Amino acid sequence: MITNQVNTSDTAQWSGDDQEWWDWYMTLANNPPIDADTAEPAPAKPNTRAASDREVFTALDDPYELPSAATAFYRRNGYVRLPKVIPAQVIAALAARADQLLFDAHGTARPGRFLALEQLWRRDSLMLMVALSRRIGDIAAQLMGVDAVRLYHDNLLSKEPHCGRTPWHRDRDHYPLASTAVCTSWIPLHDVPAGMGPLACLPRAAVTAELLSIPVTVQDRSYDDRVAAELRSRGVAPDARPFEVGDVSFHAADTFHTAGVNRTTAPRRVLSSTYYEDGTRVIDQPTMLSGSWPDFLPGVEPGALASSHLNPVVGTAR
Ligand SMILES: O=C(O)CCC(=O)C(=O)O
Repeated sequence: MITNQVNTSDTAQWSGDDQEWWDWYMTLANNPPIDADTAEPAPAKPNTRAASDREVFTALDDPYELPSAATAFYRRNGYVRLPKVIPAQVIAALAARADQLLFDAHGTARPGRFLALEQLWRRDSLMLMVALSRRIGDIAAQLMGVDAVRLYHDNLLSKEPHCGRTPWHRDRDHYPLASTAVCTSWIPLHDVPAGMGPLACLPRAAVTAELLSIPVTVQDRSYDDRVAAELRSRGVAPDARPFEVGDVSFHAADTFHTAGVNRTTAPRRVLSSTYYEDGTRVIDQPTMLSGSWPDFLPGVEPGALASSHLNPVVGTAR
């Protein structure tokens, strides 16, 4: 049987849309009191020209020289941050487009929320260049050591000012994919200082049997609470260093991660895509945590090969 790790009797399917899923999902995090009156400063706006569409395409198609030390780091720790993957001018073009897409979808009044727009690659040419980027897809294939990767979905994530923590989780409990070769890119659209909630991954060496035995629940905050308590009891903290423009992080689906509160006055914006090894199957029993997965694998039944017209091969270990 192909399964995932959600230890819950609640195997109901998610019936809302993707934004509703995120609104619900963020309630699974335990949060410190968030004082909207004491915001930290947002990072300075970069004084950079935005790249043209052609320049964006060229930069995202050009292979990246992946150092072997970075691959070794990823395999040892379950994540890696790579510097200077995307030029600042390309990020400036993507940030401007992301701003427009979020405005069109949500307007401006959204403090405290976590906004997500998925499958933008299907309707926006710049977002398509990111999700199907050979540069990013090749890095994913090389880090995982697989011949080829397919796209699961893309994401534009906007953690709005005063939005709380992202709950502790492992993506393998979300994605209905029966493979360990699944990873997600995390591309900040600006500098992300500590107070803005950078992605925070837990190195594999800090993962104990106790941590792995905590049951994943969809009913309340107990999973987030228990993971945090278990790490606190050992004095262990995730890698929550700030990000700079151009940095791209990749994390494996079995990596524990979270992200802090956005205590600044600006939204924390990220583009993210998930890739999996070509040849992967869907698990037999997707759950609520898998969200609206049939939207990303249309026509694919549980247990079947995860390959639809929305899952092109985007990278190889060339
Ligand atoms: O951006 C965040 O706060 C969380 C993102 C995340 O969990 C992921 O990309 O897997």
